Amino acid sequence: MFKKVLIANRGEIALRVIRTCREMGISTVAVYSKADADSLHVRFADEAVCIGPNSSAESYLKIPNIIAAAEITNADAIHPGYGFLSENAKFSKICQENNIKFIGALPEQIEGMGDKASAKRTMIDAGVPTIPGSDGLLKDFGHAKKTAIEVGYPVIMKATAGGGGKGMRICRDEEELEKAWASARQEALAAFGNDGMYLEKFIEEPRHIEIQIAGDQFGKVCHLSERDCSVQRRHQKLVEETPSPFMTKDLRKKMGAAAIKAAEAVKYEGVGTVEFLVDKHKNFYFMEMNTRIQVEHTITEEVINFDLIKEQIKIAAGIAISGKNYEPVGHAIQCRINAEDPLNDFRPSPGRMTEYHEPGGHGIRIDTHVYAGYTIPPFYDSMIAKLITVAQTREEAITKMERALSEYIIEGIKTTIPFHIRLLKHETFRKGDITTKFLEGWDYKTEMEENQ
Ligand code: MV4
Repeated sequence: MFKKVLIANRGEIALRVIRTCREMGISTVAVYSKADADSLHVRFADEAVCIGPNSSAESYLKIPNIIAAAEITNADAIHPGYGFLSENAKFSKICQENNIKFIGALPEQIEGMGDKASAKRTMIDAGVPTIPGSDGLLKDFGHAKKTAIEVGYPVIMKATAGGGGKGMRICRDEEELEKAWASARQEALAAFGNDGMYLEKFIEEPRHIEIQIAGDQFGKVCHLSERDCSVQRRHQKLVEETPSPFMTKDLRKKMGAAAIKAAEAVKYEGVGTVEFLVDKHKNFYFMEMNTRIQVEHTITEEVINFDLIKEQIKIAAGIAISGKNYEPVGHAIQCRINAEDPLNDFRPSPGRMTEYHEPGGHGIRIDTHVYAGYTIPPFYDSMIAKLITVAQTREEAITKMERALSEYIIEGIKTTIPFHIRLLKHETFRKGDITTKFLEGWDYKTEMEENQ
C-alpha cells in the first residue's frame, strides 16, 4: 500500500481524499495556490506545499510544480480528484515516468476516451449501443449532408474534442447544418485546437443516466449501479440521484452489462463512469466515458455502502476487486450548493461567508471545505458544498432534502439553495419525470421571485 499520497486538487474533493487516506493509515500532502493558504485541505493534510499564485494555470494545472512537490515530500502516489489534471493523459504519463502512481486512468485510456469520435468507434467495435450517425469524423460538408439524410433530421453535430456542449449544434434542416458546419468547427478550433466533427441523430428529450464502474489490474470489471443526472443547466449538473426514477431491474441489468463491456474494451483500471443517453422508449446509447472520480460519486456511496475513494486507492495499489455488481439500497439525492445567484443567470458570487450553519441529523451528508468566516476566492469553481440525503424511498429522500435545505444558513454570498427549494416542489421533479430539457422550459426565476 502507498505510504504517502499527494492530492493534486483543492476544495471539498481534496478534503474527501485526505479523510479516506487518514482512515487507511496513509500520510497526505496537500498542494495549494496562494489564494488557498487558509483552506481546510491545507490544515487537514499532514504536509502542505505552496505550488504557485492564484490562477489555476499557474498552480493546480502546473505539472512541473506538482511533480516537484511530490519529489520533495517523497510521495509515492498522486490523487488528482476531478477537474484540473484528472483527465490529462500527459500528466498521467509524467507520473508514470517519475515512478509516482497516478490514482486514475492510464495515459492511453484517457487519450482514447478524450477523443469522442474514436471513443465511439471503440464502443461500436465492442458491441455497446451508440447513436446512429457518421462513421468517424466528417470529411467535408457533403459528408455531413449525406449522413444527415441517412439518419434523418434533426441531427446534432459534435466536436470530437468536446464534451460539455462546446462545439455542439442541433440542426433541424440542411440550412442549419450548413451554418453549424462553419460555426461549430470554428468554436471547437478556438476552444480545443481541434476542429474534428462528427454527426449523430438528435435524441429529443433524453435522460442522462450514467453507470459507475470499477476495474482492477487483473482485468475484472464490475458496475455499481446508476446515477440520474438529468437536472442540468447549460451542461452543469445541479441535482443527481440514485436509483434513477426511470430505471427498472431489467434496464439496469442491460445498461450495467453494456458499461462493463465498455470498460473491458479499454482494459479499464480504476473507477470510472460510462455516460448514456436514454430515450423515452428506454433505448440507451453510449455517450462518453469519464476516467475520473466524479462530483456525484457520493450518492452511489450512500446506496451501496462503499467508499469509492478507498476503492480507487486499493485498485491503484494492485489490490483485486470482488467483481460483484451492486444494486442500490434506498435512495440518495445530491444538491450542488454553488456560490452563484440563481436570480442573476447563476452568476458567480464569491466573497466572505459571514454566517454559516449546516443542517444535520439522520440521513444527511455534507461534503464541503467551507466554514463560518471563510472567503470564497473568485478564481476557481463555484461549487462550495454538496448536500446529500439518503432514505429508504425517493419521497423520503426528497422530504429530508427539503428539511435540510431549510436549515442551511449561508449569509454574505448568494447560493443555489433557494433554487433547490423551488425545484424540489416542482410537480415534474416530484414525479421523477425529468429529462435534460426540463430546466430549459421552466421559469424558475419568476417562481422564485414570487416567493421571496
Ligand atoms: C446528444 C443529445 C441528443 N442527441 N446527442 C450534451 C453534452 C454532450 N456530452 C452530449 N450532449 C447531448 N448529446 C444526441 N445524439 C443531447 C445532449 C444534451 C445533453 C446530454 C446530457 C445532459 C444534458 C444535455 C443537455 C443538452 C443536450
